Amino acid sequence: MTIRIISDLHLDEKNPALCRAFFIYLDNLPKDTQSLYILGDFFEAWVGDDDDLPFHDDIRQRLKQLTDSGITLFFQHGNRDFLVGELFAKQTGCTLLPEAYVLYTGTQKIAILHGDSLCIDDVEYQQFRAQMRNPDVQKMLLSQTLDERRALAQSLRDNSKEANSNKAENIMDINQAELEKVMRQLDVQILIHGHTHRPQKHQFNIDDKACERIVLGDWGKTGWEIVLDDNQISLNEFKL
Ligand SMILES: [Mn+2]
Repeated sequence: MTIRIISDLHLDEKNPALCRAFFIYLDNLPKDTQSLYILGDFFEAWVGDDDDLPFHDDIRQRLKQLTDSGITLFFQHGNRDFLVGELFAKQTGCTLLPEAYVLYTGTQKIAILHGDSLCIDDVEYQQFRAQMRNPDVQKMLLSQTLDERRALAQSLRDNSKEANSNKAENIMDINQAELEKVMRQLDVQILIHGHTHRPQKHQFNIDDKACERIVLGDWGKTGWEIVLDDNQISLNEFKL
């Protein structure tokens, strides 16, 4: 049985081809797939579970079909879809995971997270992140009408800096000391994340123990996944 992990699809109604490619990916999941983990920024923007865009309905339905077929679906929030909530989870059959989560494969203990929390050198972003993760702020946002929330999301994206924020060169990379602190806290030697759009396997030592950080890529012309299979961890790129 295998576990598959994906991140940073940035699904957007302006790019229906990418969404179709994701559905084809789901259609072709190998039969031994036990569970699928999405590590955030699955949506380019999510203004609340009450969102009624047909584009989002299609995605909810396709995810429900996936979980009905017996594949367990886990969802972590990214900085774009931090408002995904329990209603979405109920409608799709997925389980929402905390910001940092440790999964066990039988032989391995692996931490997964979106990754933006590790980018502590970007002080301005971390302040924005703290605000957006504040339950009171989220409650205030969700109390606005859908139109108001959509306008707010649009204005954030129109902001010139924000408009380019899906590009790796505009995302500050993780801080190695923060990474090591988190890995010590979680007591793991392997950590997987997305967010930075810099797919790569990194090897290093913590307290003389061999450790690994594996970074998923974002989806565009190609897709990325990590496959956990017994003792093996592979980072795969594929054409969409
Ligand atoms: Mn992100």
